This record gives sequence, structure tokens and C-alpha cells, in this order.
Amino acid sequence: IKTHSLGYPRIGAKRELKKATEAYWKGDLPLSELLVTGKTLRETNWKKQQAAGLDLIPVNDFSFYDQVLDMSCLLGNVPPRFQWQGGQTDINTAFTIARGTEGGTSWVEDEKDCQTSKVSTFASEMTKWFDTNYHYIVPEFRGDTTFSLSSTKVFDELAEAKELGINAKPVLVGPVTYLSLGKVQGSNNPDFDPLTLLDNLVSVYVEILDKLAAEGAEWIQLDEPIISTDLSNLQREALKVAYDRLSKVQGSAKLLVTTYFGGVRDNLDDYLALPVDALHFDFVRGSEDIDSVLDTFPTNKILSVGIVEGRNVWKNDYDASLEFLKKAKVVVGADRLWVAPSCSLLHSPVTLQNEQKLDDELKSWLAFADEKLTEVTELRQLLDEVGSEEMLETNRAAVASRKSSKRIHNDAVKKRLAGVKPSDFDRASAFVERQTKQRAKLRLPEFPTTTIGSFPQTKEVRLARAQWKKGKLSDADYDQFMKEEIAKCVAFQDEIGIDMPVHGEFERNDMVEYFGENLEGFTFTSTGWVQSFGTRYVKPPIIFGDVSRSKPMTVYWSEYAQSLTDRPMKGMLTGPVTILQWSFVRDDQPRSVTTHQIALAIRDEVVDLEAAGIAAIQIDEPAFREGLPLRRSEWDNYLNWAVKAFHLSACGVEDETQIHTHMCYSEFNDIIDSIAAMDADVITIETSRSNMELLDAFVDFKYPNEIGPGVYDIHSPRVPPTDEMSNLMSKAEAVLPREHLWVNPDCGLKTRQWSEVKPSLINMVETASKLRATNC
Ligand code: THG
Ligand code: ZN
Repeated sequence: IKTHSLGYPRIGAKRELKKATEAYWKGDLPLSELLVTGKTLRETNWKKQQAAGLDLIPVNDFSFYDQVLDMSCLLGNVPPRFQWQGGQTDINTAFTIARGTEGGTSWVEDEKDCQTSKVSTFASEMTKWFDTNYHYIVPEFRGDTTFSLSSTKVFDELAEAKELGINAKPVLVGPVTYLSLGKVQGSNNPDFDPLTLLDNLVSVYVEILDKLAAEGAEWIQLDEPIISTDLSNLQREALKVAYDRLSKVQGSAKLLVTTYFGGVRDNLDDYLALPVDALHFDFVRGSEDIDSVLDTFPTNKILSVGIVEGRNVWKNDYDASLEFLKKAKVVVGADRLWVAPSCSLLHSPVTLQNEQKLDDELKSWLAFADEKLTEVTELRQLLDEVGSEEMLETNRAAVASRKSSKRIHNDAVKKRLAGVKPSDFDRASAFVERQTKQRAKLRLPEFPTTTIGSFPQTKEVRLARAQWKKGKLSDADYDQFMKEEIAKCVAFQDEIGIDMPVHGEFERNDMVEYFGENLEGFTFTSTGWVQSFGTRYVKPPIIFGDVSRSKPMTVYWSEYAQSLTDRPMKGMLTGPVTILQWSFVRDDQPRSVTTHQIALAIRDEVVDLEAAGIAAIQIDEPAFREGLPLRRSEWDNYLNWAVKAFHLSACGVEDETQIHTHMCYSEFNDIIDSIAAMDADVITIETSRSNMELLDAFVDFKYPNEIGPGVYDIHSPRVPPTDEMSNLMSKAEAVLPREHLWVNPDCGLKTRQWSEVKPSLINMVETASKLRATNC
């Protein structure tokens, strides 16, 4: 029995990678130093895994930005707009693709813009890695895309590991997943299928495998998580063609193919038929595969069992895992059995060791990446019958303590949820009636202007929060500081004429972390960072128990903000699905139940805001779309409980109270009916980067409620001219009823500078005035 891991977090226990990379970008650290930081992190991480007792240790799971981007660099797939001259790509090539040039305009997908703009080259788009909160840089494909071996990174890291005496297993994104995750660029051939590039692509994989084998790799891991999704016939064929070829050239190296994030289900036959030496299964998320895999597993392959959850924080239940592992051992034999985490540990915080504030009981329930490595090796020992009784007993005690703890179960919460009535999911009246009442109450002009909620998080704001948390700023001083920030923000909005102002959210770190810190049933870490994209990390709260709200969370600040202006202040909340989606969730009850508990807590806040005189309340659901299950067959069930959760949180108010929601970076087409079913009075969405194309779904569907299509891209520092915003609004006005339209930016302004926000919003308000002046 061997142990291995699929990947390890690269950010460093103290966010060393972020700090060094950002310093390099700023020009404060030379490249050589950044490279040393990378090398040191790799060495630390390999040695940790070696010391934990893993037999095979991943290399090339390290990245300065993103492993999919590294794959593009290795394959020489650099979009032509970067004018890469061929030859070798390097760390700066990767940074340039990820961040764009001149002004760092990232997240921009519209290629047409590049030709008109001389100064900047737009970054490649990024998108969610399957259903995680990790974002990868999307490979771009054209009809004329060709691949060539163009980076030494994976070979260098293999050599580096071998030098350190590490039993290194190079990791690559597999060819079919790589092509499946890319995006077709160049609009002259929209029906072009990237899978037609497979032949040329596999030729480069052949070279890579050849070279890795020649340089001493015994095992090579190819990640094909696409196998845990619904595959088309073309994808099935591509898998077969690709691996038939790769298996013929692997030389002395052996191939491990992995899939994770779900069961392989109907793809099992295709998966088992791959002519490779080992196959990995995620038996945590894909437990439904267990019987069929054991029934049909071929006799000539190694079975890698992903049994330690790689993307959640709970301690493994050894008894349950061993029950399965023992069965597997009987079927395939010890020689052909590997034990591993379910997926790469990239999605897990690094270590519990630096958590000083978590109480011992809670801590005893958790396992972060380092602790998961220990779990993998302990399970192997127990399976080999060389593990100690104490090992098992300690684990049993922790698992039992979590199951029975009073802190997890709150009867009042369970009772309340059980007693929810059908009418709790509905507003008193239909939208049209509510709209009339809201108009009478709010007295907004045509094309009302608003923002998405957050204003710039300046150094001073971050510092004040941090000092207060550390006890270095008194409650009174903190209170005064926040009030001054809010007052400045409200005064600015009043001055320029924003019709529905917001308080600015200066008291919040992250829109999910803040609520996690204020709700019962949640805990939070001080160092539990997980990479979200590039150098941006999040610290997801941990939902360990039944969720409730013991005290109002935002009313104080919203009420204060409202006291400063006659205009209707918009209250700002994060929705239940997004809170769930961006937290580590309990695994002892369905996600739907946890979400509905959160929804009830948010409902209490909504009702309290209304009672405090807040007439419009926004319940953000940016993660609504990404919560969609990987398999289509599960969409309806998800959408049903997710929409209900929104209703539960929103429907405690009178008709006169206006409920807003906001969604960003979403493909709306395939879920537009569910978005409409949420029945928010107003929805603001991200549309400017797609030139209002994302609005099409709302138009085709005849979206019935009010809508604020974002008129400028807040991800760019650029100040949008009035003309440009007017153009976008005319497009919207041409297809949607004028009296349903709002004018607002794409998303929150927290990552921008005041110097950018001020002129941009002034132009935006001017855009709205012009629109009002034009007759329909
Ligand atoms: N919050 C959470 N998850 C998210 C987002 C979020 N997932 C999707 C999307 N937004 C990811 N985007 C970001 C954008 C910025 C940052 C992180 C994720 C960010 N992080 C700070 C950093 O790394 O410096 C850490 C921050 C802090 O708390 O101050 O800027 O908005 N949960
Ligand atoms: Zn947004």
C-alpha cells in the first residue's frame, strides 16, 4: 500500500508567496528573490510531505500564479495579442497573460477592445475551477492554434526535487481537461471545437512525458477532473485517442490519471478503459462510485483511493474510511492500492498549527492540509495493521465529540426551520403591485442611480479594522472612525446626486467572512487562507453547527448612514447561497438545510433593517451561479432550494420595502428562469465587459422586474467617459422597458481608489441625467 497526494497548497503558511509576488510586481523585490521564495516554499512543502510519510510527492503543483496558466506556458499557448516570439516562456510570460500589460487591466474578456487600445494588452479571462472558489486563467484557442514545448518549469522542478531526495511525481493538467476548459477566441469561427486541436496537443504531451521519463520520473500524474462531469461523445473519444497515444510513449515512466470533485458515474467504463497504470477516484464526493468501481476494477491497474476530503476542513472518520479501504484491499490487493486525499490540497488551508484562537474542542474536529497528510499515512498504517490503537482511539474520540457536541445542535434553530410555512417564502403581493407601492414610497427619478455597496477599502480603513481587532484601537475610537468614513461616503454620494446611496461597508473585511464572524454556528480562523486567484486569497469561515443570528449585524451602521441623508439608504447583506458557497460547510447535513438556516438568520436582519427605517435592502448572491452542481441532472434540485433560500431571506418585509440582489461574473442564460423566480424587485448584474451581451438572457426571457445592467467595469482603473456609458444604456433601453432600468457600476468598488471612483461616479450620474432628458 502506497500513499501520495495530488497537490499541496503553494501559498505558504504565512502567505509568503503572496507577499513576495506582490513585492516583485511593485518593483520592491528583485526577480531573483522571488524565485528564491518559490524554491524555498517548494522545498518546505516537499519535505513536509516526505516527513509525513508520503511515498509519492507531487511536483509542478507549485505555481507563481496558476497551474492551468503554467500548462498554457508549457504548451506554448500564448494568445497572439501578447506578441510572444516563441522560444521559452517564463514567469513573466505567465504574469503578463494573467494580468495584462500597462495599467494591469485584468479580467477583461472582450478581445475587440485590444485592437483599439494601444497602451494595454488585456489579460486572459479567469474562471472558476469546477465548483471550487479557485479561479484559473482560461486557455484561449483559435483555429490556427499550435502547441510546442515551451517551458522548462516542470523539468526544473523535477530536477530540484530529485536533488533533495524527494520521490517526485510530476503533475500536469491532462490534455482533454485542458482543451475542455479553454475558450474559443476569434469570432470568425464560433463553432470551432477546441477538441480538434487534440492531435497536435498530444504530440507535445508526448514530448513532455518522454523528457520527464528520461529525466527520471517514475510516475507522472495527469489530472482529468473533466471525467467527473457530463462528457460529450467527442470528449469520450478524445480521452481514448489521447491516452492510447500517451501510453505508447511513456517510456519507463508510469501514468496515473486522476479525477476528482465528484463521481465518475456513467463515465466509469471510459475511465477504466484508459490504458494507464493507475487511476484515482474521489470517493468522498463520489461515494456513489464505490461499489461499481470495486466490482469492475481491472486487474492490471493500481487503484488510488481518494478518501481524505481535500477541500473541506473536517477530520477524517477513520472507522468509516477503513471499512471501505479494507474492502478495496481485499479486491485489488495491497500491491495495487494507494491511499490519498480526494483532490489536491490546494483548496485547503495549510496548517492548524498557527491557529491560536480556535478553542481546543473545535480544533480537535478539524484537519487542514498538513493534518490531512498525517491522516493519509495513519490510514495506511491502520490498514497495514501497524497503526497504534491510540491512533484510532484519538480519531474516534474526535469524531464522536463532533457528532454529539451541544455546540452543533441548536433545537430552536431546527424547530424554527421545521416550522417554516409556505407563506414565509412569498411576498404579500406580486411584483407589479409592490412596484407601485415602492414608487410611491421611494420617489426615485427615472433611471435611478446606485452602487453595488462597497466603497474603496483604503489603507487607513484596513488599518483601523486591524488595530481594533488587535485591541489597539478602542471601541469608541473605532466607532468614531467608522462613522467618519461613512459620513464622508454618504456626503460624497449626496453631493454628486446618487439617488440610492449606500454606507460603504468599511466595517467589513470580506462580504462572507464578516457575516461568518457575526453568526452563531460559524467559527473563523486567523491564518486559514486559501488561494482564490493569483495573489488573492480568502479566509473562508467554517460552518460547524446550526446557524442563527443572536444580534443585528449591520443595522447599526445602516441606521447611522440613513440618519445622514434624506435619500433612501440601501442596506447591504450577503445572501444565504453565497455565504454557504464561500464557507467551509458541515458535512453532517445536506447543504440545503444549512443554507435555509442561514436564510432565516438573514431574514431576521432584513426585517430588523426594515424596522430601522431602511426602505431598500440588497441581498447579494454573486455565488448563486457557481453553486450549480457539476452534473446537469442535479441542477433542478439545487436551483429549487437555492431560490427558496433567497425567498426565505427576503420575504419577511412589507410590499413597500424594495429588495435588491446583485450577481457578478455569471453566465445567466441557462439559469435565467431561476433568477427571475428569485423575484427580487431589482437585480444589478455585471454586463459592461460583455458590452451588454449578458443582458440578452434577460431580454429573451422578458425579465419582469427592475434591472441595473452594470455600465462600467470596476475591475479596471479606467474612468469611463459618459458617452460610453450612455451607449451601453441605450443598448439596454432598446430592449428593456425604460421604467425598469437602473444605472449602476458592474460590481462593488472596494478594490478601487477614490481617485478613480469619484470621476467615474460623477460621469455615471451625468449619464443618468442625460437619459432622463431624452424622450422615449
Ligand atoms: N469573497 C469570497 N470569495 C470570493 C470573493 C469574495 N470568491 C470569488 C471572488 N470574490 C474572488 N475574488 C477575490 C477578490 C479579492 C480578494 C479575494 C478574492 C482579496 N483578498 C485579499 C488579499 O488576498 O489580499 C484578502 C483580504 C482581506 O480579507 O482583506 O482581495 O469577495 N469569500
Ligand atoms: Zn459583483
